[in-house]
Amino acid sequence: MKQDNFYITTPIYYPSGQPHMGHAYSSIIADVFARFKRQDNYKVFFLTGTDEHGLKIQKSAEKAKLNPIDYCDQISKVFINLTKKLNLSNDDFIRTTEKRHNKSVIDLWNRLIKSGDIYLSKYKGWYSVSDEAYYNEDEIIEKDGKKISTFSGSTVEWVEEESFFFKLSAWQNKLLEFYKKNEKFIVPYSKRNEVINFVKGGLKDLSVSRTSFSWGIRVPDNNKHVIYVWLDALTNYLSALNFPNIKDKLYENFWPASLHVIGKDILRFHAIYWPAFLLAAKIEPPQRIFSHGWILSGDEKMSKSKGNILNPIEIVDTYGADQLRYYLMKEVSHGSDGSISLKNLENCINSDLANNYGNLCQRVFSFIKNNCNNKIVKTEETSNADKKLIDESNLLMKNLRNEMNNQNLNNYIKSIINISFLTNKYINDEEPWKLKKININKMNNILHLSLEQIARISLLLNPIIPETSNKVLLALNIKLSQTNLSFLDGSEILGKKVEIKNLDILFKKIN
Ligand code: ME8
Repeated sequence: MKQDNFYITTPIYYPSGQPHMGHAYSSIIADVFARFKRQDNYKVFFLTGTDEHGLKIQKSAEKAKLNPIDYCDQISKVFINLTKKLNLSNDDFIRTTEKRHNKSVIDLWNRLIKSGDIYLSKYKGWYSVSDEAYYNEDEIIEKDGKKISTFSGSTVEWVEEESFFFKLSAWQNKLLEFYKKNEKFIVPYSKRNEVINFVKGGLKDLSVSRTSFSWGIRVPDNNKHVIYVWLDALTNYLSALNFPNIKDKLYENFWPASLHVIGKDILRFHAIYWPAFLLAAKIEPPQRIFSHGWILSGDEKMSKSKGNILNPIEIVDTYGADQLRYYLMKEVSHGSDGSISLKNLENCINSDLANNYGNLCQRVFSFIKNNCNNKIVKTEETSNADKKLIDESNLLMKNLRNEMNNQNLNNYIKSIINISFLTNKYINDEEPWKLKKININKMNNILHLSLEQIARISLLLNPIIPETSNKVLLALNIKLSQTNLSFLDGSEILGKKVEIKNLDILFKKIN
């Protein structure tokens, strides 16, 4: 991995049904980090895709009366469409049914055989098809005559079959050492503690193959078995870089991954199994796992059976991609669960996007168009009010890179929207419209400083609302590809003389 490179991934989605808001949420978080890093001069590789093997998908295909690959071909397209609808900037979309992935999984399997970490035995225990997860006896309860997992609430079934096992128990202490040495491997901290406590409680060997169904990658030299879907799926992060060809430029430049963005329900797989597989295979583990909370609807986790799912594609079609992106990033507190509703979405669009940032841009651009022929030149004089706004804005900006690098997206957004609020207030207090006939220089200075703040805010909001922010940057004649984030130290973005283009309404208010 080169120093200024950044490899970021989303979980690859089960194409077992239509995409939902949880999928959108995970993807947008990763996209925001990817875009920010690109703006900050990193070379970024951003990966997403679909997780197409295993019993869950085989059953979904049977239900749809299709053979699994035809089913996957169909549904993976729906997910590719989601990436477009959400305006994701992914550099690749991997499907685990692709040849490049198969090759990579087989290689990883062979490495684990060679290191002596895999042995053949028999699995007897609980399995959840919907989570594709094995559960211990103490993680199961009975509810309404059904056995369910206390962790996820999903139904489990009893499985008894020949299976290959990965010697996870042998990695318990090495994992604990690894977490200790890499303090920020799991963020947020509460999740790190959860994982460490689970590992300290003792790890059992993990069943890594199944024999009772066929939809998966076959174990080399033992056709009866297919490789456990999580060992298969996690490897996507390597196969997209053309592993096992470790001389490949992508692999050389981007492994180990900088950041896996995941939901808390799949933390165990990423924070325990994945580094254990990699350490055993003598491959460097990723640098960080960021675990986000769940999206709730009302107070409940969204689920189809409860009928409380908001469809991200419908929301984008009705309200717009930037609107959904902003709402999810601002309102859902990262790391914890968050409730979403249409009412909150509309309030958020009105208060932050239409009334605050949108209004700021509109009033400044239309004033300059109507009174200054779209041209502004500033003088060297600065009033106390100018200085106050500059100081406050600089202060709010000071910690932003840090917030982003620590995945504190909520703080990041709050600070930027606060700059917008303060700039609106500054314009209200300074009343440039009263100065046209009395003090044109002062009026120009006020407008110039307002435009400077708009440039700042738009560049900083670009990772979150790229479409709208690009419109504003275009009207300011700023090329995103030619700017970076060096202005975070307080330096000016605009020259002394600024010429702008007309700007249309950015966000319609929802009544
Ligand atoms: O887990 N709120 O796929 P997936 C927030 N294929 N996030 C949610 C959510 C909700 N209500 N529901 C799901 C898988 N997610 C595996 C990943 S990676 C090698 C394999 C998140 O389609 C979930 O936490 O079930 C995960 O991060 C992502 O959506 C994909 O879930």
